[in-house]
Amino acid sequence: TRKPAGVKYPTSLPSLPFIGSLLFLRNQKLPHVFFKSLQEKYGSLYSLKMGSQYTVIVNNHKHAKEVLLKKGKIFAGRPRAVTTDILTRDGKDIAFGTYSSSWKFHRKLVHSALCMFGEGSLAIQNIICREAAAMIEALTNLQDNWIDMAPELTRAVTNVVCSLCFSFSIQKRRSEFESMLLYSQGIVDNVAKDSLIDIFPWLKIFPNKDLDVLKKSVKMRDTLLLKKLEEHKEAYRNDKVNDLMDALLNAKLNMETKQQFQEVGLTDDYLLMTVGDIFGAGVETTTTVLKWAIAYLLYHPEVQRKIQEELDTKIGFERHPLLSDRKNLPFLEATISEVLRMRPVSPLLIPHVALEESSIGEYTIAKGTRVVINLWSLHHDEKEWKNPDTFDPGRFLDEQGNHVYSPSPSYIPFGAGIRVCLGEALAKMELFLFLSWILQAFTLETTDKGLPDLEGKWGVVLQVNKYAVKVKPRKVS
Ligand code: HEM
Ligand code: PLO
Repeated sequence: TRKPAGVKYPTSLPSLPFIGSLLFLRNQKLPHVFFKSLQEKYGSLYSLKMGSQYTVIVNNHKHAKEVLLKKGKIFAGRPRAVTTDILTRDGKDIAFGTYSSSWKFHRKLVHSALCMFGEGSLAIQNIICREAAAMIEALTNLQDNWIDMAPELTRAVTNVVCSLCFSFSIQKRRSEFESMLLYSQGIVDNVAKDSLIDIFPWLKIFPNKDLDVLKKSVKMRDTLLLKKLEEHKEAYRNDKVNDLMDALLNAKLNMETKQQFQEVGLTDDYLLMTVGDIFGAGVETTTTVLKWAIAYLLYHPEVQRKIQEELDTKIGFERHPLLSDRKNLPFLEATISEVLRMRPVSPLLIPHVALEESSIGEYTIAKGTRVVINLWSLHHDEKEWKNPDTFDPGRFLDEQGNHVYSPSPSYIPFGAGIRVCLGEALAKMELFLFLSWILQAFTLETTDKGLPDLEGKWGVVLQVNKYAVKVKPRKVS
């Protein structure tokens, strides 16, 4: 291809007609690890083709911040893909929907709803603590043997998000919870992981088992969401907003009178997809981080002991931790930060798309280019982190160990800019409260089944493989 003089494109991986760089991408490593290693040969900013799709991979924090912050609006697009289109009814959600007026409107709406229910007010803390208490009780009953903690963690987190989205708790509705677990796994396993079907959309004309699982899972989810929407429509009383679903309905009804709601995307389709995003993100991300955190604590009993010492001196056993204790428990906070550095939930973020021609550093980026930020590279950059592969919460603490800070600009577990995570505050509250409650009540130990696998399983979130834990009560009450 000809290019105008003075225009410089990122180094391109070898590419063959039609299949693009795909052959070079067949690899044993996880994609983010492989993309990090390609830097040695191609530099920190390089391009490749997935099928016919031109993609730029960003591996350092300067370029990443240029994309996310300085030129955030230009790179605020999202690509469309077969699997995410199935999940989100062609991009009618926040996370996978491209930049548009309805995207902006829904993001703002969710943001203010989350602020209203939570930050500052005691409502979210009460909900999380209620679930933490139920989890501690359930774990107490399971104590002697080894267990898989995942179901209890998932149940607690799911209940928090259920309360926020629908003001209901699955505690007493076992079957609904089981079906949620099932469909959510079906979605996580099959959506947006750059499987062949997303690279070669025409493949969808052939029978495809993964796609069938995805469609079935999405259908189950949609049935549940629709049921909640109908219940809320029936129970809705003017301006009485109890949860996210109410907040969306309220916005819709306030507007319907002005005949505007279609313009900003307040049809039932958009409404359901927005709630679906928050519900799905709310469950999968926080649960995954809790599992990673516990996996690392099993490898590092000294870190666990230090957190417990901090808990014992600052809180003791007479009361449970509260959000106001966050500043008093810097070592726990630093541990959470280190877990998010070592195992980011979303190691490649969600792909961004250039909405117009632009540049990254000295390189020209054509309109429509996909830009993948390799958060894994940022969080493991040898120039920014001492021994980046070592788990060391201390790197987030000042010399006295009293304050948590970010020692490098190369740390953005929640992304940055106009596409920054909408749930950061909520996630941090949950991680802090659940972990502090668990470690106050129990010591977590390895079993003869061995230590967890720390590599992880690739998907729309970086998943943890199942592992066994021994949950030992710390104080007989
Ligand atoms: C987007 C991280 C929890 C809702 C993202 C992105 C990251 C991220 C890296 C992508 C940013 C980008 O593409 O540039 C995390 C981490 C979490 C977490 C590490 C937990 C520790 C949550 C929770 C919620 C949530 C609990 C919901 C309440 C969202 C939404 C988006 C998003 C809606 C899409 C934003 C957009 O595209 O405009 N998150 N997240 N996240 N997150 Fe989170
Ligand atoms: C998780 C499975 C749910 O059934 C659907 C869903 C909705 C929103 C997605 C989430 C899944 C995975 C994590 C995502 C989130 C939006 C933002 C978040 C991708 C697929 C992150 C970490 O970027």
